[in-house]
Amino acid sequence: MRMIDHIFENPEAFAHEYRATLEALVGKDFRDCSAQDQYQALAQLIARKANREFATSDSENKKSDKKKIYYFCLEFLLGPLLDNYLLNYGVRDTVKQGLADMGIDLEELIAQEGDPGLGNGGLGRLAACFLDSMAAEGILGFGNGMRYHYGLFKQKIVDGRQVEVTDNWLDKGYPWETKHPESSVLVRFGGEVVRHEDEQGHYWFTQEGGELVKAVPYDVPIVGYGGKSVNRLRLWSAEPAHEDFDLDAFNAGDYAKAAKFRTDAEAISEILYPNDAGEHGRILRLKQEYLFVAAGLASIIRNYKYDHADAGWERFPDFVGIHTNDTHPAMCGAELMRLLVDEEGLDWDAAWDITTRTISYTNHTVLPEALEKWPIETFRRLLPRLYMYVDEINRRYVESFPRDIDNWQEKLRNTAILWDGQVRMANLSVICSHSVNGVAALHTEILKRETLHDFYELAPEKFNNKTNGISPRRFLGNSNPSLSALITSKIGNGWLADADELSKLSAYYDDAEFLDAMSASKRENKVRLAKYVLEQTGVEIDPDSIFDVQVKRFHAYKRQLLNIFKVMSIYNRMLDDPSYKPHKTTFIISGKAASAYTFAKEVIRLINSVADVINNDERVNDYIKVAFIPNFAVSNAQLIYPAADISEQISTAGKEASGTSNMKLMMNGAITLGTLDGANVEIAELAGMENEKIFGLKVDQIEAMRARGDYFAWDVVNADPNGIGRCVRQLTDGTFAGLSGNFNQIYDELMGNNDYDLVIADFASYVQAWEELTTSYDDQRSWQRRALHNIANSGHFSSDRTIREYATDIWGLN
Ligand code: 26V
Repeated sequence: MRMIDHIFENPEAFAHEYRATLEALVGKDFRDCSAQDQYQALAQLIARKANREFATSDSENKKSDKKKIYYFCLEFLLGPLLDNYLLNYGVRDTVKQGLADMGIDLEELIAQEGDPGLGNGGLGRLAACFLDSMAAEGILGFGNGMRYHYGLFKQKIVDGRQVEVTDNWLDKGYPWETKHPESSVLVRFGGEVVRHEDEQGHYWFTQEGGELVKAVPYDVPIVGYGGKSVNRLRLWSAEPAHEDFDLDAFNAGDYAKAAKFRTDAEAISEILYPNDAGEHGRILRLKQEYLFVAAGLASIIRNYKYDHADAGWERFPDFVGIHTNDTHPAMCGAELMRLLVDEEGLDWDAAWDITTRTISYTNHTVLPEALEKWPIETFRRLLPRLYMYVDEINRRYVESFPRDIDNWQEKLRNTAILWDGQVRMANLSVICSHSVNGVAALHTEILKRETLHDFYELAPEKFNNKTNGISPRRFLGNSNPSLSALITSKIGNGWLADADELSKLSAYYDDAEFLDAMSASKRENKVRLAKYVLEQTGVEIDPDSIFDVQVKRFHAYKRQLLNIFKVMSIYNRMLDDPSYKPHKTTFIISGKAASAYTFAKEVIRLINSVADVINNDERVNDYIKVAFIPNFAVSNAQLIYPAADISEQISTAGKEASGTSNMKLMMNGAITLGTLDGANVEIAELAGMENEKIFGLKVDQIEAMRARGDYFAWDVVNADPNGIGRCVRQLTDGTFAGLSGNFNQIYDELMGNNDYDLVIADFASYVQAWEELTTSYDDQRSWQRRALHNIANSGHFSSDRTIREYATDIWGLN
């Protein structure tokens, strides 16, 4: 692979350029600048280099015959970029030396960078890994998203409870972005559709009145590994279309009213919606979805006309691919139709052919409550012209639906876009796309068998699987410097570009020296994390204990409750039987709960309450400790994964579409303690069942059990009064009420809904698996070997592999 000439020739050349940038930016001698100033200048310098390359290379700005892929996603959870870009450019050592010569510590500057929370969790981080991989693979792949003024809330813990604090990520400025007002797009909401007709009887429609908003793009350069290519992420911000101040109101002294036009428009890009609390129905969210779709497509069309003025519209799908990530960009299909028919004058059939050949869709969940729907009335009022297209797409779908198949009425009812007064966004996405994919093998099978079964029967060729992946640069290279160095010392650094090369590590399964060095690296990472935990929580944890880690969003189906029940049961057993000594373990849990999701927030409070009791109980705290790390985000995740011994992936089988923390932890040498769910299935297949610890009910068992209707959680609780029975009682008996009270809501939901998420059903199998797994830690050699099996087989979960599959199977790139 081509390595670019380094952007800085040597430390001296770097230092010269950097000093000039810094002093010009701050207006002070570099010795008088703060670390934050020094970071800002370094980031700006790198961003400018990247922008320059974007402008001059085979990029979006240049006429190019290469197909361009646009990845539409309402979330991009980028994480800090500086360290990642230094690695990708191959200049980390040069920069570190140049800075050191100036008396500046690179690590201190890296620590200055914020962590923009423009995503909820796995879905947004996946989009960010895909940007990284598209650039690394030399694909012209561009992100299209939303520049929220406030990202996802920051989490604080007060008396065990989650408290949400606004994330003012733009506070100090964002050195990576460049505003491009010249590329703004006007977007209209509301008003009414007017019919026009000329003398020949030709008619057309326009949308008039309502509210006009200006979508303004901010571009972030995306630097690919090895400098192969620089792509860009375009994030849209909403501004008022005109500065028409209400002068009467202003003169009357009503400044708030005078400036209302501004706040109304800006509200659209004000804040990211938490994804998992059923926030549907909020009109602002629908405005966000349309704004980034309409602005993104307008800018694509503009670019296409510039690139391919002579090619005609039929060739649009040869040069443009539009990938819709989840259903948030589902309006892409209807909007592209509107642009082609209303604005470009194509006839319906030609436009429809172009649209469906251009658009593809990824589904990320099978939870029925998560499938996005909008009331038709809300949709129509906000987007009257677009709605006519949705209605017509639906009408034609219904009209052409085959009537000669079994149960056609039911199948049509399930797959129609408009039904029961609602616009069903998943159906809209499927109908407008030539490809529909799930994010892990099991998930795709469930889509085909259940969630989208009727669509699958009608067009099986549309469906395919693309198992998720993660960036090995960020989640091994940047996150785990000591393990990276060890790996590189043995097999070279080719794994950064081709993670399959990690399989070369299989030569070291029996190499005592390598395995010991791996353990030493793990310990170093544990010390690093212990220091962070102490700073953040005041809890002292022992780097010589097993680090048992569950880090992800809080949701009932992810079963953090099962994890903490296990901890409670270990605690109970130790108190009952002083001869019982579990393997010394630190239970590390981190993650946010959507602010309206009270059950999940109660589980967070339970975990912190259990932590408070256990960590302060001298009868047990030499053996077990619990650390809840506040404010899980990309930056602290990068400290957590490398320190983990056990990767907790314990969702109810069939519910977790893929998971990606399972892959990040695997790549850092943790052993999975998990159910056969999502990508865990593929992890166990690749690394070998014997190198993970699988437990619990499987999808088919759960389905059969639900069909029989013979599961009764109370029976299990009553049969095990001292195990799970005691944990359930302790929710309300005061044992863990010291911090902020009992946990009646958890009790009621758990027992009142017959253990919907099968926490109680899987409890015994889980605790036994944990016991066996931690006991096996005593044989260090064997543990190290299993850890190495995980690392050596993790290359498959590189997002480079995932992106290559998207490129060939979905986007038609070669
Ligand atoms: C949304 C909602 C909305 C309403 C109530 C419940 C609920 C629960 C979950 C969601 C998330 C939907 C989309 C999503 O974020 N899926 C995640 O995507 C990751 C990347 O593919 C994948 O690894 C996770 O397994 C999947 O949950």
